[in-house]
Amino acid sequence: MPQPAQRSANTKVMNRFDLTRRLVAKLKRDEAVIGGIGNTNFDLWATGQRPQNFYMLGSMGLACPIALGVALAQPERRVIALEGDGSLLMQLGVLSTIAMLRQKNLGIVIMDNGIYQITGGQPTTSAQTADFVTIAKGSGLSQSAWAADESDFEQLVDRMLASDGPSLIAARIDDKPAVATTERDPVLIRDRFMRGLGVKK
Ligand SMILES: Cc1ncc(C[n+]2csc(CCOP(=O)(O)OP(=O)(O)O)c2C)c(N)n1
Repeated sequence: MPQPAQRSANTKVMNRFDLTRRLVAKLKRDEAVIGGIGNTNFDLWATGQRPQNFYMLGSMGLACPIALGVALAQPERRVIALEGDGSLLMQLGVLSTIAMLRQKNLGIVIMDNGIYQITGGQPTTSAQTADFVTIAKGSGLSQSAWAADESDFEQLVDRMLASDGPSLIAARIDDKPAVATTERDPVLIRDRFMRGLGVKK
């Protein structure tokens, strides 16, 4: 029988929209936030649209790689990737790439509900065996931590925004659906983001 992941011992099950709202409330300037496929994207949208938010559609697993690209292109800008557990599990190699590059301006937030929620709630391995903080640390991301509860999450976000990264926060979340859905117009989303980053007039 697989053993439950270590992290389940002391971490509270929180809510994605609530945590996203707490994170967005802490953004001070022009930080870019990249929402992952589906729910991380939808709840980011629901917290209030910003031109520096990228509401990615369809590209499962690519929130962190896209965030890395933005962070490399604009090293003065702080960039945060919001990603789901199933998506990160598909693209684990990106963690060691980010660690190897020592990407100072990049932070990652993993919303771990232990399921592929948007496609019907099939279990992911993080429900049983995979521990994202252990995986991240093993990939070289030493500044990685589980958020024990909401106030711990806020402190970890403060640290992510104030100090050099790369860093990773993992949060256990419930299976509540996202509170809104993104408009599905990729050209509009891309153009608005490019303007938000100052690379398109
Ligand atoms: C390459 C690829 N495989 C499968 C899908 C279908 N798909 C879209 S979202 C999703 C689940 C995402 O799970 P997770 O990242 O854990 O987010 P959650 O839905 O739990 O919020 C799947 C399987 C896809 N879009 N692309």
